[in-house]
Amino acid sequence: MRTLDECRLYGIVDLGYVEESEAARIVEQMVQGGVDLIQLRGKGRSLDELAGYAARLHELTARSSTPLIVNDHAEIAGHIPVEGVHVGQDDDSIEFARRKAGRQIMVGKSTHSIKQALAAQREGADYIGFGPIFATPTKPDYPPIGLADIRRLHAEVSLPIFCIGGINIYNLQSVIDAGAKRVVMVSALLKAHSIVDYARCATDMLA
Ligand code: TZP
Ligand code: MG
Repeated sequence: MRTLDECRLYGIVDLGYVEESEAARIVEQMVQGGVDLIQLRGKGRSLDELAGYAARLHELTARSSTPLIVNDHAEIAGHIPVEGVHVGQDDDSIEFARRKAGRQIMVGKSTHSIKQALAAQREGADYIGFGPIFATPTKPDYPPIGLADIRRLHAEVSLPIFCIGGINIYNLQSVIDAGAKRVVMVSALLKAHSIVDYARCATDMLA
């Protein structure tokens, strides 16, 4: 399985954007385009529904050694062989998420400031998300934090850091120039005319 250290581009299959009939094809295109790490995110979906998606999508991600992370619900990792769970500031603690999973999994945490990032590192996160960098309809209630703290964050936090929020192929270079090594793309990638080409372009820029 690919390690976090090797991951640059993180794609999210957000069920707010993805139809059920499209999910498998989208994962295959992400993998083909070189997306390193994939998350399943389904706000408001039932645990059973998400577990079903996770089981089906994991069969695809496992073939290419791409880790599959589920958003919010660590208990899914108790019976589906996903590689990790991602929690937010208002979700389970990292320790509780690990306990719910009941086996060794990666746990990532969303952070919105350097202070939260340092706390996530102390709490034992395997990686952090940092954002929203730019305003985004995918997470409309969070004020964007901008590019200014990215370089200092990388100096102060040793975990893999994935910048997130409103990142697309047109502003990616500005995020890299601000010090980012890793990014998450949700809507830009999911709405791309060709997910494969879009992801390849982003991974080339992050190489
Ligand atoms: N957390 C911070 S911003 C965000 C999440 C889940 C959404 C990012 O989505 P997009 O479409 O890439 O802006
Ligand atoms: Mg959450």
